[in-house]
Amino acid sequence: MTPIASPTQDELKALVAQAALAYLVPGQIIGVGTGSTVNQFIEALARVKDQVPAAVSSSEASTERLRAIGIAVLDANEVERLSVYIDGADEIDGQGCMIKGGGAALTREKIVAALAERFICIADESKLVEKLGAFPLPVEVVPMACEHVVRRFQALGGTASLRMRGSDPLVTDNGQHILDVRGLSIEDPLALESAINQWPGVVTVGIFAHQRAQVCLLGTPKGVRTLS
Ligand code: ABF
Repeated sequence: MTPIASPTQDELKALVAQAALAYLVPGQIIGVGTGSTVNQFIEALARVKDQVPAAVSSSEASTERLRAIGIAVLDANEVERLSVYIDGADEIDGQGCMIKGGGAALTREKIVAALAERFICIADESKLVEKLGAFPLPVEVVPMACEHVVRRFQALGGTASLRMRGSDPLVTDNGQHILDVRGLSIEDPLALESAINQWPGVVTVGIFAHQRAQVCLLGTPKGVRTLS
């Protein structure tokens, strides 16, 4: 009897990407996130694109992929509400709070998520955690404020490092930089998100507690586990 191989992480991502199609409201504009799991969702969308009149995208990368399958991409200013926002996460806890921003798209992700009735998070099971914070917290910062924000994280026990792309600091779609913060103890995601949002120079903190997921589709070897 040959043992059945466990699904790969990519196969788990494809599983939840396909499952997310069930949350589309035919004829409604959707919000689309960023990352490799979302890339699999965009591939799945191609098979039902006649149900999707347009999308609002959270990154240039996702915009390119959506246009490549023939889905029109609208600016966020052209819509008032979205029925659903589909996006991945770097970590998600049992309350739907997430750490996001590993893909450097956290600002536009949070903007588009705020337009949606429901945030559907799609992730492989490795992203589910008891407590947020093992993944370094991404924070989008105005370049001139980087050192000031680094010092404020030091005061909280965090070690912030500037995200590089090659030998230069990474520049986001919005022209800002990203700090990745290690060593934080995130006891209260909502309170910490609110506090860091107040710091001058911070554009977006990668804690999604105000814009948490209402539904999480988790890819596991036993199939899709739905947390809501
Ligand atoms: C994106 O999803 C980012 O916020 C997050 O970093 C990423 C997770 O990427 P992946 O699906 O490739 O694991 O929304």
